[in-house]
Amino acid sequence: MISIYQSEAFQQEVLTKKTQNEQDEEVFQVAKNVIADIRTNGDQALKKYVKKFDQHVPTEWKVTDQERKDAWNQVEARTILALKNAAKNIKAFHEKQLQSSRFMQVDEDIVSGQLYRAIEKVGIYVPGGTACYPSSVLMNAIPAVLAGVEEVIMVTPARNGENIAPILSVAADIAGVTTIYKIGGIQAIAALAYGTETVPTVDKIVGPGNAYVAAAKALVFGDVGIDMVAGPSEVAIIADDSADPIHVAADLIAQAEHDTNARSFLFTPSAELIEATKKELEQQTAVLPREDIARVSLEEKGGLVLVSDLDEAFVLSNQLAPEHLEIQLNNPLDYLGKIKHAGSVFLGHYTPESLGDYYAGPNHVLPTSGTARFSSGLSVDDFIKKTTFLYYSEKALTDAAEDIVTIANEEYLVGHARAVEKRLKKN
Ligand code: HSO
Ligand code: ZN
Repeated sequence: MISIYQSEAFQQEVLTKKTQNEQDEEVFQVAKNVIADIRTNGDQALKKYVKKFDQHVPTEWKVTDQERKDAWNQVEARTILALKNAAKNIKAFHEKQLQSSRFMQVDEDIVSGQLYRAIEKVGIYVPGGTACYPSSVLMNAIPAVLAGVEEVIMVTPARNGENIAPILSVAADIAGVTTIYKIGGIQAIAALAYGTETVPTVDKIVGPGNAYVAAAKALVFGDVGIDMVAGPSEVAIIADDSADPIHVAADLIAQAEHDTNARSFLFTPSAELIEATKKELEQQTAVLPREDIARVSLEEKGGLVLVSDLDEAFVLSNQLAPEHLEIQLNNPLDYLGKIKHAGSVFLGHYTPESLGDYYAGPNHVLPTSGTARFSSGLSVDDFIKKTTFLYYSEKALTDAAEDIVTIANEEYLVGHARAVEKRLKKN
């Protein structure tokens, strides 16, 4: 069953290990070849790889307006309502992230500032296999649309070779996706990055995918932007005796059912909570449809960690820099100051991660594998570029001239110095 650690053992056995997916050379080689072929041969190569990897080539790559309309009749009304409600919350949360261009210095002689401009075209990758998540369509597309991206192009593989999952199409409509193409895998990333006769080029690609998609994204980075190369998902729960072991176990399992590599940890000073959670994990895992996945994840990657006090729990959690952090303590807001590194935080006894995964507003695309030490979850900012601007009057340039010329000469860039000097009044 799940491992139980003392904090030193957890530090040595878990925290010191690198978790980012080993960059598999073979996967990279396959991705490299496919990308190079599509880059030179466009649609013809795209077709070849769709046939090879998905077996069947759809008659049309683009999802037609009629198909998008028909999808609405294939999804339960209750599901549509839930997606719309979630979209409303996600939109409201992300709307507050919008900022306007700003002037940073304004006087008669100097004006400077930043222009905020949306990326023009964004590609959203949506897996089509078992991890076919309408929630990810909302989480990726809504901030892009809010930022003002003109074209939000979604790619997802056709399930039976011909149609994409109707629920993804409906989520795309709700989120404001412009166009959908029925392609997936490395070939979809290559097509979006370099364009083909039918698939347009985009400026940035976001969205989750398997190891091949991740490798393809890493390879096209530089020619286009990407959001991140995501590793396995993780949750850390900090709890004391005020927490209900039933809830703690349920949340650890919710993470574990994602993937055999997902990591779920509990940090607590309560030995009783560890015992009770362990029992609950057994019982709840046994009746889970994805029991096999969750069991492997919990047994091989998870852990229940006994700490000496809550302060130590926060130290370990900050070292882990988990994607999700749950604070199952009374007065949870009091602990915000102790959090240094985490992707997204869920406070209190009634705020399970599922709320954030689907519904409440914050994004579920978050930094994994300790990358919360230096990066943030997806937001409107990921679709905005900031262009600085500057104006100097003749007087302001004259005042600054000597400093600039001095530095330019130090760099042996006389042309730079002259570009200033030529403008100065000779007197
Ligand atoms: N927990 C995942 C997001 C997700 N959960 C989608 C359910 N569906 C991201 O870490
Ligand atoms: Zn989840």
